[in-house]
Amino acid sequence: MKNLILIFSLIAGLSACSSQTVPSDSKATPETVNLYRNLLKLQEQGMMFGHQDDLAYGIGWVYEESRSDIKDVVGDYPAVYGWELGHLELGHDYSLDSVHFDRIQGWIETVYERGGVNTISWHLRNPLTGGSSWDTSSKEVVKSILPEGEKHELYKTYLDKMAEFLNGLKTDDGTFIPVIFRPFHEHTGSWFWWGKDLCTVEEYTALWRFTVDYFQNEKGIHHVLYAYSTDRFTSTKEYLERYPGDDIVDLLGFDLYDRGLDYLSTMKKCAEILTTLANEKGKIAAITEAGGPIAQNHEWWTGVLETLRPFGMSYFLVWRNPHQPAGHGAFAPYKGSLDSENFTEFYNDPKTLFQKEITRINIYK
Ligand code: BMA
Repeated sequence: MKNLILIFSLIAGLSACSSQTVPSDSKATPETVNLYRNLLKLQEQGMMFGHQDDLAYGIGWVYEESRSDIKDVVGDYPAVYGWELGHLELGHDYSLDSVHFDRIQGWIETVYERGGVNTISWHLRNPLTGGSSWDTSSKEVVKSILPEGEKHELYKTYLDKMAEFLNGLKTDDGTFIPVIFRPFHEHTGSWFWWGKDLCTVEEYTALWRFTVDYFQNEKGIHHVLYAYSTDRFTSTKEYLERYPGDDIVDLLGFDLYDRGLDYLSTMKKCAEILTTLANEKGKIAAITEAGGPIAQNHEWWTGVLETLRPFGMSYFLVWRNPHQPAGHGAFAPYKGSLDSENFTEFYNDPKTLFQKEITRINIYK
């Protein structure tokens, strides 16, 4: 159990939070406004730990009630939970990672009731070719789904399905559950059909603006914070090249996977640029996806912790622990994993925040 004094100081800090800061959506629900304000304040005090699909499956298990690989290791859940909605747009019952959407809705509610944070990613299919998100065979895809484009109506059906899912995120008393939505991510790379070599700056930003406008003004969705998240970058200019605007973005993030020796130095540089920018703009800052060779490097977690310690970062989310043997390796610890001890050190450090701390703080109030 972590230090109670830390928790009290976090609560005191949050109640002193400025009432002036508001999310980009002027019609955001009260719980969404509170989430935004509290995350802004909280990032000055600690960094939440996040894990993709944490409650759905882990190494050696699928759909076990209340189970989490993180809980198996440290006795506590993450504070942030990532969920993937790829294939929702096709009307399927389950995602490209074989997770049922109705279950995801249930977990999002469970997390909300615990006072945790939910974030949604979307590896949506390529609407022009019918291929996957990774189908980069055409440079016309983004253009084709903008207004006037040949696949615009099809894209709207994708958004309709997403809107239905988002509107289904409600508690029993009808309160909408706020989520952080992170569309068209890693666009500074060119491995998705919305990547930088596959569309112009104007097309990319128009896609963002159309999407947010459609959700807010056609579908009346006001319980979403929007996250802009690049891959690695080297300057503010590069980071902002395709930024769709302060008026529709609430969180500035980046994804960074460990691809070798420069990992921590790259993370430091990106974190420096990102947190400076987020501070100037009054936005939330986060590392929205990460992962590394934790099976080989048993000091990976404390390396990340010391690198990020100086920065006001809201959260650090690691990607999934795939249950299918064909997937990539685990990005989070699991029962018996060799990095467990190092992760426990990461967990015990006052800088990191997990579910127990977040529950006491109540970020939705
Ligand atoms: C990728 C991998 C894939 C997965 C996709 C969407 O990074 O984990 O296996 O399908 O994310 O979650």
